[in-house]
Amino acid sequence: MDGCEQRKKGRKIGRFHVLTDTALQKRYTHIELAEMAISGGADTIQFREKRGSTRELIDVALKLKEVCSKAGAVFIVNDRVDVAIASSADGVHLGQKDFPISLARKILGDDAIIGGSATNLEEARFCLMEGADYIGFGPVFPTASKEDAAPAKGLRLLKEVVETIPLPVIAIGGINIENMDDVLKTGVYGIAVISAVCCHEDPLYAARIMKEKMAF
Ligand code: TZP
Ligand code: MG
Repeated sequence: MDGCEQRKKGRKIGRFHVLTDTALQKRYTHIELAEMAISGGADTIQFREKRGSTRELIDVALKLKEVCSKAGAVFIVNDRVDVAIASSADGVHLGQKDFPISLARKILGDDAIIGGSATNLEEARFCLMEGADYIGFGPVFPTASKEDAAPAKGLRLLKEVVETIPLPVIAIGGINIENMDDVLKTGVYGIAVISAVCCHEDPLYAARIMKEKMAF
């Protein structure tokens, strides 16, 4: 996949995804994090919340959608196809054991952006076959942000996935201001982060620095 911008019917697939998180840090809400991340330059907000009732999730998702829409950012919901539908999200991000991508496609339609998680080439191929629009590949580096994270996969495998799978690859896992240049050198389409932005003492600043380093 070359570096050309990928689009879903006018809606671009973002290159700088920030996953909002209120478990690793308690200072900011999902909404505040999204606002700061977008102000700093994030073009995609992924709402990733493993706790709370469905009603609570929908309530937050509706607000996040509004924040993203106003700013022209893409809004993706992690795991929950129902919450994505209820909040008119731009798409969903699904893991290998989550709601199947092919079924999500049937329900959400062709315009929805559907991302699939992969930790190896085989999983990435599966996401492609199932109809994903992009691959979230990782963890590239060790991370404490995901409870059941696979062992770090490293830059070599990331590059192999980038060169093998004809979909935009978004690298995730342990990516920060210091190591992101190495990640970008693999030819990834973009990056996704939690702690580098959400747990930074100044999330807006962190997002801005990361955005500047991306230069696309
Ligand atoms: N999927 C693979 S690694 C990861 C997820 C959700 C966690 C990423 O968090 P961080 O803090 O950017 O390492
Ligand atoms: Mg999941």
